[in-house]
Amino acid sequence: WSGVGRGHSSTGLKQNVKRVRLMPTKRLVSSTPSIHRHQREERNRPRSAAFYYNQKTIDDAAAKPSVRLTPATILYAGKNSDGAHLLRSSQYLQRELPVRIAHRIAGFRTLPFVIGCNPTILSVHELYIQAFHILNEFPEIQSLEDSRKYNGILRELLDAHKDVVTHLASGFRECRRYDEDLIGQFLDRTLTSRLGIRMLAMHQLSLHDEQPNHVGIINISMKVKDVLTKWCDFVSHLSQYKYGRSATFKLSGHINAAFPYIQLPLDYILPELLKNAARATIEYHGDVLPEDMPPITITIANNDVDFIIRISDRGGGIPHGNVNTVMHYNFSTATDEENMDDHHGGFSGMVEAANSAQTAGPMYGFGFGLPTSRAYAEYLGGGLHLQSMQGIGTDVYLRLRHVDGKFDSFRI
Ligand code: ADP
Ligand code: K
Ligand code: MG
Repeated sequence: WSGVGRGHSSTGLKQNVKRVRLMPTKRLVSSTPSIHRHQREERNRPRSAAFYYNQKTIDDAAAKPSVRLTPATILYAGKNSDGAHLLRSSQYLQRELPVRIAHRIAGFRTLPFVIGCNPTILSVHELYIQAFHILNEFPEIQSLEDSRKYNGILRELLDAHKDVVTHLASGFRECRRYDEDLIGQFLDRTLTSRLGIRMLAMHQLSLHDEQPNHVGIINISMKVKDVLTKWCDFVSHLSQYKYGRSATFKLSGHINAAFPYIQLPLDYILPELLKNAARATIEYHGDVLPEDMPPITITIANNDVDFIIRISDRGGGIPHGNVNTVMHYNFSTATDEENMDDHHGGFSGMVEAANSAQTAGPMYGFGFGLPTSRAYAEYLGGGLHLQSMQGIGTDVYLRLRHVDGKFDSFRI
């Protein structure tokens, strides 16, 4: 089987897959109105594997290169009073999104067949195919009215895809015994591409609906301290809920630093790193009074090229034997029972309520926090590094490049 999966373009596969009927147990399609028709037509139709592997329009789009923009291009793109900038932005997305999604579909197809057939992974694969067709079949955008309709579709798709990371995490958990490197590369690419697509889509939506102090999704003077404070509060509440106690946070360094930046990726990375530090601190100091627990110290450093956030905890450090594996997707020191509690209890609902813009996930358990944060940081032209002082605690360095255009930056 896995031989079949790898050689997806060979005629051997085409003959083989036609005989296999695939039926995801869960369909992840959303029930929002305009994609509802698609869903009604498609629901419960058993899929032949050819549906996933042989689609010419997807192959054609996957053969095209992606056009990536620097944040500075977006920041200085300029505004036209007649809305021409909105039209240009939608037209760029209309060309670009099907290509990016087709590349990801190609990624799903190259997974070993046994992994690709996991029902949860297959459902995400199908969600991408559905998104491809919805975007690719949208009529050419020629007016601001078309652009507004297109935005409606984008909004629905963002919503339909909001739990993709959670689904991938649970799908790959069932495939843990397979090739670590291959899964790691697939997830790095899928998750960073998803981040890029979401940044582009959110940018387009926020151009139409602009907030003060913003150009689309770029906050022209983002205060790092405010973003950190928001997520420290969030993690404190989560810890109270999970442990009945919470660690304290102390900010130092360039606490007044403010500069143009995109908050969206920080809203993923920071809660993950802070949850890890809080969990380690609380579990390591299980028997001391909350006021005697050593605080988690966060230091901000800002300079012309980049900014660095260091999170230092005194949670005992990462044991020598785990230092290399903590960066693997799905590696967690949570027990399976803990996973069950967190993922199926009323808990995730509480998290969603606390943060309706995105789900910041349970306290721990998926083993996705560190590898996803590192992939995002690298995608953003930075990095994530850990220093464990076994017996004392852990220092995590998150380094991110500025987007103001003074120096080279990443491309979205
Ligand atoms: P999860 O939190 O879901 O387990 P992560 O990828 O965030 O997944 O972390 C993986 C593992 O790394 C954790 O289960 C924990 O054992 C270890 N770890 C991460 N951060 C720290 C830290 N600050 N101190 C001690 N151990 C840590
Ligand atoms: K991990
Ligand atoms: Mg974690």
